[in-house]
Amino acid sequence: MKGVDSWQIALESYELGSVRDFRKFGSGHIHQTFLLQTDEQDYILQEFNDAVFRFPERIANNLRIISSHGGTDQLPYMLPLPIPNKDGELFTSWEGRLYRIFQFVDGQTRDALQEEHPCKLAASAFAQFVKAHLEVDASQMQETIPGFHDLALRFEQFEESLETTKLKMNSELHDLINFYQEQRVLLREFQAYVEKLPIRVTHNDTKINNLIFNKGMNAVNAVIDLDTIMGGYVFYDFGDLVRTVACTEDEGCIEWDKIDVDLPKYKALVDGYYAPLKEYLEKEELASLSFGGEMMTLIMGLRFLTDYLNGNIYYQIHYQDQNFHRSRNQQMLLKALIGNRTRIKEFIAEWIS
Ligand code: GN1
Ligand code: MG
Repeated sequence: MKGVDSWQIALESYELGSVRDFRKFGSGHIHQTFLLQTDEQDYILQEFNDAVFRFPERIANNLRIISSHGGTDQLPYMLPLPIPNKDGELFTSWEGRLYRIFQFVDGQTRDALQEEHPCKLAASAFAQFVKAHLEVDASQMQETIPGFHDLALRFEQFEESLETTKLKMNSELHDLINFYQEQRVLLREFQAYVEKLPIRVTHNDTKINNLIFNKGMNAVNAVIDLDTIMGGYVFYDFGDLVRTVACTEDEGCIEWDKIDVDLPKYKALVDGYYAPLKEYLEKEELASLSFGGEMMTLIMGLRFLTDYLNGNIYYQIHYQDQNFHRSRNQQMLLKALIGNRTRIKEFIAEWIS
């Protein structure tokens, strides 16, 4: 973003009225997001990261498919799409960069949840998203980021970063690398699920701050960050909820001893996710949910570490070792999830009659 004056694009390309305030907003790691307040309304202005999303036309294709199908209209919350500019385009190009504007949705976003009820609501919201699009032919959806949740590919990228890194090895880094190497055992289970589960229309970035709650935290107002909507497995969506909800601390915590799985919140997620979908999913998909928690924690831990080794070129960071710390955080959570497998599988077994 070329300084704060870039809100001017909003004035030149959209009919918005006069701007009252403009400031950085949210805690996403990919796009640059701003709150833009005009005399009449509030908007979100986003500088689109086209290094990460190299195929914006695929995003448009996927959103068009789900909008024209109609299932989206039945959702009890909003899916805010970009507002067309004066030329009717969803993206506005300005000084070589792409921007877009959304309606601001009132409410609150959280990086972590404390109570069980909102956990259930969040899981139910993402499950309803899958349910609303069960009839869409998921094979028509295009990959907006190729191989986004392909665990084998993420291990390959990790290996490459180990070969090319300019970082000096130290014992802490060495131990973390070894830990992730040892998790290759999960690859076999991943491949087995990929061979047998149906592809659904999934959100694929269900971290908890991609959902807007109402002020009372007793309803979901909107699901946001829609660029990764594409074909996927339900365990991806459930898994990223586990990663960001069913833990005692959020992704940014560096007090390693405090990071653990929160079992009551995990159970709330299972119940909230499975209730709307139980008549529609295959038994194997239900069984895959607990694997999703481990797999999505693993894949994010790997991706953070890979980015650290590559010199922090993908995720936004606020200090040098942040990606190393994020990866270490995911390591602690993954250990806790694996250690609690038996208990977690019992939550799922309750749904098998
Ligand atoms: C990114 O943009 P944001 O913060 O919602 C990332 C997700 C990761 C997440 C980790 C396109 O999501 O895959 O789970 O960071 N999105 C992309 O916090 O890479
Ligand atoms: Mg986000």
